[in-house]
Amino acid sequence: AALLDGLRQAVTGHQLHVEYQPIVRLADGRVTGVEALARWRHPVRGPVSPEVFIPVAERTGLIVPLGRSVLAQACRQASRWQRGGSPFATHVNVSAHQLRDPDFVVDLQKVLAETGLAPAGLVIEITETAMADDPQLMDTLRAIRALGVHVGLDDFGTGQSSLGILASCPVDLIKVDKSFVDRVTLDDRRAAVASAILRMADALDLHAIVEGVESAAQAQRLHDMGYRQAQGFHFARPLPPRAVDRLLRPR
Ligand code: G
Ligand code: G
Ligand code: MN
Ligand code: NA
Repeated sequence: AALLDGLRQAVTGHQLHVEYQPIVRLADGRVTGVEALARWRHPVRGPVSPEVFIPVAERTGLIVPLGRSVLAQACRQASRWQRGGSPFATHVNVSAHQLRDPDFVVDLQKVLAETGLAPAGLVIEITETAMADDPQLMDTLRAIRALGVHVGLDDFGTGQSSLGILASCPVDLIKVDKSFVDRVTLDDRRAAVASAILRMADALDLHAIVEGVESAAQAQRLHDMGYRQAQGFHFARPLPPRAVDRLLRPR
């Protein structure tokens, strides 16, 4: 309850901030985008992990104003990066609870208008489990894509019905879960699955981004398989905007 009160105050008092984890091109390590990740520093407890406060926010409905705040901050920042020139995608995590908010699409449209962010520079990430066969959510995703915003399926491969969902879900890309990356250099059968996921994504005309890459050997193996984009501590951790600016500056 104390945590919830603190979170409520943080959301209304604009104390939540956002860090950005680079997404890179495997061929040359160039930063092609970022994933926005919510951060909260509790005045007494210090930093609280989103793995703790996001579930609390979801249970209590606070995720709606919290998500709106993250989306607005990320779009504002993304429009600055977009003005820098080359194509750049900013990914924002959105939970099913937020997507069920009837105002979500209108809010999204407003945020795009207010920040001047080109819709194609935004990717809404939703989790696979959240999608499980909900026709209303599918309609919301279609409305999001009609704005020109892209949709990505997060944590791909961990849900209950990944393959069925891929065939019917209106998405543009998948984020291949870290669990497929972890043993990719150690376990041939795991590697075969990672490779099959890429082939399937290609056949369905979906981009695939591998997540949780922690070593050069993993990056090399995934690149050899044909993966083009990746994210993970091997390349960069979630960073404040200024640190991303430094990575984007031409050398
Ligand atoms: O940032 P970190 O890697 O610790 O994130 C932990 C989890 O919290 C991840 O599953 C991530 O998707 C989720 N998360 C982080 N920021 C947000 C956010 O703004 N909205 C939602 N819905 N989930 C988030
Ligand atoms: O569920 P989602 O994919 O949105 O979660 C992103 C989370 O994964 C963030 O909390 C981020 O900090 C974490 N993350 C990103 N790259 C790595 C990595 O290479 N290793 C580990 N262990 N976690 C990572
Ligand atoms: Mn994500
Ligand atoms: Na993910």
